[in-house]
Amino acid sequence: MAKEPRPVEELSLWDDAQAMITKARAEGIDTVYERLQHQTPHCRICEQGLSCRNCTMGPCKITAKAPRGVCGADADVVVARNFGRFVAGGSAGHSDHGRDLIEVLEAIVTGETTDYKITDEPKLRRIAEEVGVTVAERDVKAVATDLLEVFFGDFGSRKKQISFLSRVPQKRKDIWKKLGMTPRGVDREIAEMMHRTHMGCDNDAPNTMIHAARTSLSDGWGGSMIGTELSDVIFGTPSPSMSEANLGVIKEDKVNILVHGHNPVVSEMILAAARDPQIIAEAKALGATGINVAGLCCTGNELLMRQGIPMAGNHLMTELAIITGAVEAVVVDYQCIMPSLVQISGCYHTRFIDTAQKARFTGAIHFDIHPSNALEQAREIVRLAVKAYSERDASRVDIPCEPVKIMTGFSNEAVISALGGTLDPLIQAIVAGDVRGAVGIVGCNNPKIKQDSMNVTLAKELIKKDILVLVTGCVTTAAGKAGLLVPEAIEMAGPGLKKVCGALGIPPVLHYGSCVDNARILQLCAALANALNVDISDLPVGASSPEWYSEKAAAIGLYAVASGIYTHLGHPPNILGSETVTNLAVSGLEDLVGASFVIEPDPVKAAELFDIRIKAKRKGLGLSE
Ligand code: SF4
Ligand code: MSK
Repeated sequence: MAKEPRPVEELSLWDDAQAMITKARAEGIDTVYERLQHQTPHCRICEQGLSCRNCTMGPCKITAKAPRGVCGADADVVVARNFGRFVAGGSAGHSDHGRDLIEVLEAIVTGETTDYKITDEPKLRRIAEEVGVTVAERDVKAVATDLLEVFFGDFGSRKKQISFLSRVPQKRKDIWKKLGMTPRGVDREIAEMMHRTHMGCDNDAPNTMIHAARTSLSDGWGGSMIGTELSDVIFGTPSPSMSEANLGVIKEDKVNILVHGHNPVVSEMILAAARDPQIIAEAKALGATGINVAGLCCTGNELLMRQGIPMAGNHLMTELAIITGAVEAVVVDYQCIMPSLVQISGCYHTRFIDTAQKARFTGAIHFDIHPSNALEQAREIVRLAVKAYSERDASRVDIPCEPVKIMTGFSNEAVISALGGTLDPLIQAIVAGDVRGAVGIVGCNNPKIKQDSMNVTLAKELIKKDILVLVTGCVTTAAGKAGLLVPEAIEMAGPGLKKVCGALGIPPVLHYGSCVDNARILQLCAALANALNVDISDLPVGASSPEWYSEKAAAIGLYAVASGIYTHLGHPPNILGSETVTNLAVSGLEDLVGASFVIEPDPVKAAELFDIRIKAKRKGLGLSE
């Protein structure tokens, strides 16, 4: 029997989402919510991480009646292996993204491309110096050539540790060394995780978990950090600016192009092409008033941070944005792009365009974009979108709201500059208790959770307690839509945070970028710990991913914990089938790395847990609670 559709009010916090789900239903278009209903109830054994498909003696399901797989693996081994591979998948995603940036830098220095350039030369020199490249009196291309060799080396297996460990407090590095957790090379740790989880290798769950942590650290301090830093070098280091968010950023009178995925390499070129006066004139000749590029997910975050382009939405808005009927093209790179977008685009005049060999979508229009042809290909794509405008069916257009204002662009460089050139004023505010601590709220939406309900409630609860919030990834749009990313949001904050943010003219919730940009938060924590001569685990800080869904979010959560940051998840990964693994995650890691996961589905309670943690850490530093 067909299941009754769930009321839209239960599915999303937002009017724009609810309106588009209703429109989709009226038009007979399935979205993530219908598909979730068809897929539930989920298999309990898989949910607990107790199914194994790692060899053809199986697949095996570990149950009370059959407590070991055909090979003899028990629940602990199966769960740890599954989680290890899950984390390896996430680390691979971020880090391969980082590698793509190294390749663009290489194409710049070898002259293979003129579409990209080194935009922030001082930053390039700064990070080159940090990782040991000789900088003084050398040409920028020579420095860049050496830097990219160092970064390529970070992916390999010939080093004892990855380069950006130069940023990590010594006490933390000592902990990693003692535990055998020091990340050596990005690809090495990922490959070793695949090796360890082959049948007959690492059959000791805690040992597998330690390597999962090492793999995630190679992402956070390696692939992701390289991705963030080189994106700044190539496209510019973000600084604060104003923009807008929600489906209202899609304009009825314009050619609308949505960029989706994670890597700015393609989307920056789409934006450049959309600003080409010749192509704008072509759009106007068809009756549009211009070309509008808006963002989805993390490619959106990248362009929002640096170029101020508006955000149409986060993960669960990606299908709904097309349902406005006013989107001429969705241009994607990779990660978090639901394959359903091809079918939904096909219900309208929307062109769905993929651009990466490693992320092809059956039914999409493919453009093979490389550094050498990027701008020329981007122009063709934008022209396709312009052409599609003439096919738009005005009777099916419904843009359900007006956009809200948001402030963006908080890189560490921008924050330090706003503080007068050093972190000292922030440290003083923490010491005085005006800013009691900080929590990064990061990650996704998940259709199992009312969209953004946890993301927003947690952020609001924390700022009330004078805890500064940093947001990245899909939490950005959530916080923006809730009015938290504007300076006026200090009215929702506690008195201390209100005073500090009010004096600086900044929101109490700072947009820190995309998923890979969680590396900026790691770097900030390390800088604070180094300034105070303590470990990261001594700081009054935390991390949270309330509505996470992806392998990448698991990798982020684990590198945060392994870096000493207490980390909240709104729901558990598929590990509950093993007491050993679960206990390690929620308590055992505390003894090993000075931080652990906490699972709490109620965001108000989660905020209380952060409050308790921050009080304890403040006390440990000799500060008032
Ligand atoms: Fe079964 Fe072991 Fe093969 Fe996994 S590795 S499928 S538990 S026999
Ligand atoms: S896009 S990983 S849904 S944050 Fe980075 Fe959003 Fe999560 Fe993807």
